[in-house]
Amino acid sequence: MKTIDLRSDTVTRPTPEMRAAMMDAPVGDDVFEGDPTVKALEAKVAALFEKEAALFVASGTMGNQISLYTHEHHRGDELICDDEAHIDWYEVGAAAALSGLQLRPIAAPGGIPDPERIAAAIRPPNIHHPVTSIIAVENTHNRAGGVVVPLEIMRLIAALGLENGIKTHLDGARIWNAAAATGVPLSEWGRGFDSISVCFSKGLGAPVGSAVIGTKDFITRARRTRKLFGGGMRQVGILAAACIWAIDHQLPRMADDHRRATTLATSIADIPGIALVPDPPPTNIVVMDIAKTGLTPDQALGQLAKRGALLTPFGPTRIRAVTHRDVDDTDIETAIGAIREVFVKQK
Ligand code: TLP
Repeated sequence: MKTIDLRSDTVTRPTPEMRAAMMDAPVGDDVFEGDPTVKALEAKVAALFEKEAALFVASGTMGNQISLYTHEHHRGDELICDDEAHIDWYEVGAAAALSGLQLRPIAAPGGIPDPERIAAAIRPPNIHHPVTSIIAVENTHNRAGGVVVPLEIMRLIAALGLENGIKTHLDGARIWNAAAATGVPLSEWGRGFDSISVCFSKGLGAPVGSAVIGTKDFITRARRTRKLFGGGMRQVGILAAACIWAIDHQLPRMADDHRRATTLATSIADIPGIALVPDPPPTNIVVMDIAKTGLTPDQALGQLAKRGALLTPFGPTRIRAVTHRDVDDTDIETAIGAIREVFVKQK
């Protein structure tokens, strides 16, 4: 039985063409800034986002954390993010552990941050208060179900940062999906933001890699932070080549992932007890609240796995499926069959 792996869009394996590009990549020592393929990737990504410079890093977590550390702040300063943000939930407390930042998580119903709530959370000057130093926004929003934070909201938050002398960071691990879903070019999403982190290892399907994007000065300092965090890599052009290949070949097909997520969602939406969050899924993430099905996430995932479909737990009553390059229409039909068997059988 074939296993349909919908645990994340991180599970893709490099294609033969991608491997060929890796094989042929010219390389050098990137800590000495001597790897031409890494340089080419960094220049390409900076240009896509219309920023001055970019830095290749090992992971999305490292990209976020290098960005936060590099923005000027003192220990105990505050980072405003939303209360479902990856930075809050899935980065092992790194903002506190590595940068001494205290998190100020703000509710963002449906994954859409409210600039007024953020403005109200900015600390006024007072000897007792921490200083608000950074505002982070996640787009698309993972825990909210791949929701696209609208461009107007992004603009308002960037302006808020500027007005208040607070740095703004975009966790754009899946910003590619936001661009594909809306047709708004990549360059618009991070406009006005002081730093952006993007991932090549999610919807784009590269095996490793993320980038931090910003001004030349910021990236010079971020390069030093990367070294501090042990992330200076050497002949890493073989990985950067996969990322370049991924941008060139995977971006144009990202709409297929979104279409498959919609197919999956619409084919299970009628199952009693399953609630899609949101309904329909805006990008490649399908979150199902199964509270009313009588199954716990663990029970459901176990039964789905026996039928060849792998999903992830996503909270006490939720499970998540993510579409990606390595699942096709037939795989989605198989997954739909497995989900229907597990949940419809319960009734
Ligand atoms: N997300 C992973 C898990 O960590 C949950 C996933 O499977 O979705 N920002 C966002 C919005 C992310 O979703 C992720 C990864 C990251 C950052 C971190 O990327 P990595 O895993 O490369 O450190």
